[in-house]
Amino acid sequence: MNITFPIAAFAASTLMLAGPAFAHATLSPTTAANGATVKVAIAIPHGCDGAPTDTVSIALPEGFVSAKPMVKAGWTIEISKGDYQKSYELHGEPVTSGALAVTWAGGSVPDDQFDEFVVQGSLQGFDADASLPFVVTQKCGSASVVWDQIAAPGENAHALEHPAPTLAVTAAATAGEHDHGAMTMAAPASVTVGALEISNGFSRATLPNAPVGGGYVTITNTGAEADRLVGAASPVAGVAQIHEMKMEGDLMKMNEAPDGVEIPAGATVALKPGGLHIMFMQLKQPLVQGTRIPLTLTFEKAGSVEVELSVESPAAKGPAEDHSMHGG
Ligand SMILES: [Cu+2]
Repeated sequence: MNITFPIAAFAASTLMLAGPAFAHATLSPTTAANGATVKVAIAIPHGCDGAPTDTVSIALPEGFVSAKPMVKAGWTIEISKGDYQKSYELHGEPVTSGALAVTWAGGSVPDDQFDEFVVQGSLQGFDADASLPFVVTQKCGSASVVWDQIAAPGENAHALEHPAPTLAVTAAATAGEHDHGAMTMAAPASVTVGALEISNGFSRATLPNAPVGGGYVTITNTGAEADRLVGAASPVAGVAQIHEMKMEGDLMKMNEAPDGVEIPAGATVALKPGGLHIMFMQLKQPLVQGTRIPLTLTFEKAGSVEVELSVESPAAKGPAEDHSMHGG
């Protein structure tokens, strides 16, 4: 099975690394408070390799409620509407659906000029400070630039090639003290089935309304016989597949691994971002950083085993370190 849609998100972070440093797509204002109605202006700083920009799409993050794009002379606007992940209360009325994405098309922004695309919305439901990515896709004829990279905690977004413009949301002041307990959760313990040891289980937080997510584990075969990972399942996804990445010409493509993944005797095989992975499709809920999700892995010889994946930042390369195991 050949997946064409999710590769766009992977490609943006893995393939579009060439080329000179550009000014990035930016957003203003840079901060706003929970509960505020905010007019977000996204600036497109340049075309695509010299070609003028003719289409700009913005995916609106969860919690940016009752959004409306600003009319723009010379451009047509298409609003994609749907259900929010949560229900919000606005002016005493429940709000459960609205604009999820906006596309401006038909205009032209030459490469040596910039323009702004404005959408207004109400910030709702933030009881902790949050960084809201507005993923922007900019098209110039057949070329395109996707601004979808998200900085990991402590990482500088300006160091990324195509960072998503982000709005820092400050939580409403709440009575009592903040609870940071959930932020220091230990990494899942390793699990043994037969001669196999499965460790380092993690996933990455998904953007609101993302249809897919990835799962990663490290499998060590301590036995004298090879085994094979042949199946995966999780209640968070309608379908979970074992995927491999392959170059086809200049394009990195991912496909379902037809024979699963061999775990040779005495070997360690790591499923990791950019390589072999478990693909969660038909996600039933967003994967939220700081939570855990169950994953059942099925091996040809060792049978089935359930492991836990810790959900890390969207850019995580591994599970958070388990600080509870140190010192003492
Ligand atoms: Cu995949």
